[in-house]
Amino acid sequence: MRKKAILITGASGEVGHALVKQLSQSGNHLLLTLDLQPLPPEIQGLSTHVQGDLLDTHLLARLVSEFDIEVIYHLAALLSTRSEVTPEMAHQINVEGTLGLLRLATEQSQWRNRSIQFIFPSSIAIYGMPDRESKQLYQRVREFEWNQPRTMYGCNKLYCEMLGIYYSRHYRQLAAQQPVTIDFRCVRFPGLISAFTLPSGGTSDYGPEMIHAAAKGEPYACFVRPEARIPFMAMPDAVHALLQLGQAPRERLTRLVYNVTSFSLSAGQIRERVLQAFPDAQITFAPDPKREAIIDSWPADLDDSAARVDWGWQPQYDVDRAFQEYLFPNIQARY
Ligand code: AKB
Repeated sequence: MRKKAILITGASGEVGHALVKQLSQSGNHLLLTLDLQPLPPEIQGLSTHVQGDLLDTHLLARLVSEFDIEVIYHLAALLSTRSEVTPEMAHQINVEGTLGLLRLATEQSQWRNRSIQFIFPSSIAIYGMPDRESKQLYQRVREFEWNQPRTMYGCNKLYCEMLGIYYSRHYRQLAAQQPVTIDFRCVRFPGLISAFTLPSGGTSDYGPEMIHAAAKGEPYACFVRPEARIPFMAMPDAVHALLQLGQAPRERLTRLVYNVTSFSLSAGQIRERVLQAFPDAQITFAPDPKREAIIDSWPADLDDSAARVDWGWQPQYDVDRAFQEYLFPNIQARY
């Protein structure tokens, strides 16, 4: 019998990189990766890689017929800063790409006559605080609050959360046809920081960029002011959240979309921590009004108590452990 497959889209990106490494250790499934780019050298050979476009419907049809896909991690997306530069292209990749994949999951589910799990990482970008005062006042935002994104990326993510819910709960049910069984589950991530990769095209990028630049001995001009604050999480916790949510018994889930987070730091506080490990680091602040406005529209922190109660979410890396045990040693060893 054919091995069941896990499909990871956007596998060459930061989360994909960490997720492929982690999932390749278990060997229960065939790992199938899809990305426009080749995989980075460190994860080449860990999966069956298809280099191609998520928007290519023929390619998706081929994947459905060739592989017995049981789980989809849909990571491919154009991030927030890049999406502001090319908003319509962002809409295509982020929304139409997700729709095509939900269609693929539906076809797989009907063809194989069983449920397909669809894990979707959403983002803090789906929130939109109206001004700096509100951001000060409402510190830890719950899932249903301030769902008024300011960026194309935030709009795309919020809509795709709804599409996922629609496909898993309502698709074709009004017409009394065979209900599809897509088991859609979603986490909203804060800014992510990896010790091994650098992000590109995001707005929370100043956090990881500051740390990696210091380790390389390069000067860094941070594009938000020192007081600008959002929550962050170490990359191993992001992978842990995706896997733990996927394994949670469905009956324990009181919602399909969950906040997850670890620590909240201002840009100035990140600089202070970086200086502890790299006292000679040259970190200055040169705010870019457009990118800073995006950060100002995101909440200072996320309330992830629903994830903690429903599926036992707990970050393994608090702020001290993230910097002292994960980021600094691994980044120092890298450069
Ligand atoms: C971005 O900055 O666009 C992403 C995100 C917070 O989703 N890192």
